[in-house]
Amino acid sequence: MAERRTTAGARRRPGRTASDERVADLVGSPATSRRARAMADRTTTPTRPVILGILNVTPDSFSDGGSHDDAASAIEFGVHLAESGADIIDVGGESTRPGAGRITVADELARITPVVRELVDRGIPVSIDTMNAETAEVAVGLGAVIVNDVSGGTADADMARVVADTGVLFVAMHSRGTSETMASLTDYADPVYDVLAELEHRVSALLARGVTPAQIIVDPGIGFAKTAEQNWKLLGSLTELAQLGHPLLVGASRKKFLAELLPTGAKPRKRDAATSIISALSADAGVWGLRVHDVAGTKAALDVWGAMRGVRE
Ligand code: PMM
Repeated sequence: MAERRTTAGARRRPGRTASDERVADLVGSPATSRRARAMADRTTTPTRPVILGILNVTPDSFSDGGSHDDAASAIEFGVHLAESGADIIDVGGESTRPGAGRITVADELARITPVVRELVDRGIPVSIDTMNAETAEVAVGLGAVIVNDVSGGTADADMARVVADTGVLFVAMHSRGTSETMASLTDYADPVYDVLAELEHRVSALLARGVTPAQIIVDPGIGFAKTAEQNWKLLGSLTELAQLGHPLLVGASRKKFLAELLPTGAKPRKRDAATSIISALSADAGVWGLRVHDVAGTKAALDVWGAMRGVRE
């Protein structure tokens, strides 16, 4: 049998799928830094971004709140996302939509624990979307491979310790203030420069607490303390954001600023085509990952992008 190679040119282990390889790449630090280097060097052939399927186990998230707020339906939906092509399922128990209040860690744990446990048991890679160190630690103990923190580690002083101690991958997302205050914190001299500088500051703080560079993925935080215009500017500047030298995650899926472009102020589920276009263009800019609701649509968009760019998986 011909030797199989990943898009990055590495030898693939027998019996492993492309998706297995992408997740293994995630966890293996040399490969993670290779991806980061590939993004910084735009002459390198891009690889297909990882798809993070969104699974909000919440009654009130802006686009899918209440759809899967009991464990059984959340697990079923997580499995469906994985079967639709998600490489990782991003499980969140606390809504971060603008204006949302905080919930207790106990409530968050009650929502996410059975879901994370069952998805991991079924061999599905899981990311935990949380601002709480305790929730992150429990989820990683259950087998989550990524901690995705919309506060970038600022909401809980213990988060950096958990990330450093466990060695888990960490998404440091850019935001300002809290869900309740961020809408009024959109004053930027230059959104791209300022987000870059603030993310760099965040990364330095994490490194100072013992987190290693290879653990860190950065995210510009589309819709978090940004106007629609600033979101577009950031999405149009992904190659600049990759200059930080860390893999880049983009989460634009179904967000409100998309509705402003669409004819009838489209409801969240009607924003999927716009999201898929962003996914394909983000792939072209070399991003590492896309956090989306409509996994099948994003997979189709990436398949088209891959066919046009000669990236087969
Ligand atoms: N957006 C939301 C929640 N978590 N995590 C990352 N890393 N990036 C994002 O843009 C992001 C996130 C809010 O969207 P949702 O309510 O649809 O989950």
